[in-house]
Amino acid sequence: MTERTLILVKPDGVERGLTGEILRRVEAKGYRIAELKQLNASTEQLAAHYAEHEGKPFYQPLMDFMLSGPVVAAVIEGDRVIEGFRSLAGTTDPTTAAPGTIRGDLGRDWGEKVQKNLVHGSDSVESAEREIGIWFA
Ligand code: DAT
Ligand code: MG
Repeated sequence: MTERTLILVKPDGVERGLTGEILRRVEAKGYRIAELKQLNASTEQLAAHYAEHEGKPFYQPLMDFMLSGPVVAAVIEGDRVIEGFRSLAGTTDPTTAAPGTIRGDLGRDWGEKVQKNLVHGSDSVESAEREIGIWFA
């Protein structure tokens, strides 16, 4: 089934010059880049994007990290792309993400103050539509 999902290259990925490598993996998998832009996220955008995590211990460090530099936002399309991109990305913690995944191959630090796991990908059809509305209003 053809789907759309929202992906972000987080500030660590942009700063390390990994945007091209991450998008290369997306395109090599056969997904189509429908929208693409680099921007400095606003607090309002991030609060909407991460509303489900408000109140958790990692929320404020995550917000501060996401505000620390530019992000690249993209809408990608493809057959079962929502689950497929999360599979390409690997598990949330890059220190244990499987080799062959973006986070497993390229991700580094993890902890209470930094969550440098390079990418975000929507986790359901509903989240994808909601998040696309936040980043591509
Ligand atoms: P994912 O990005 O794999 O969908 P998530 O939605 O549960 O993971 O969390 C969003 C981001 O928040 C995640 O990319 C990094 C940070 N995060 C999640 N769980 C964390 C934890 N236990 N400690 C520190 N940061 C965490
Ligand atoms: Mg998530």
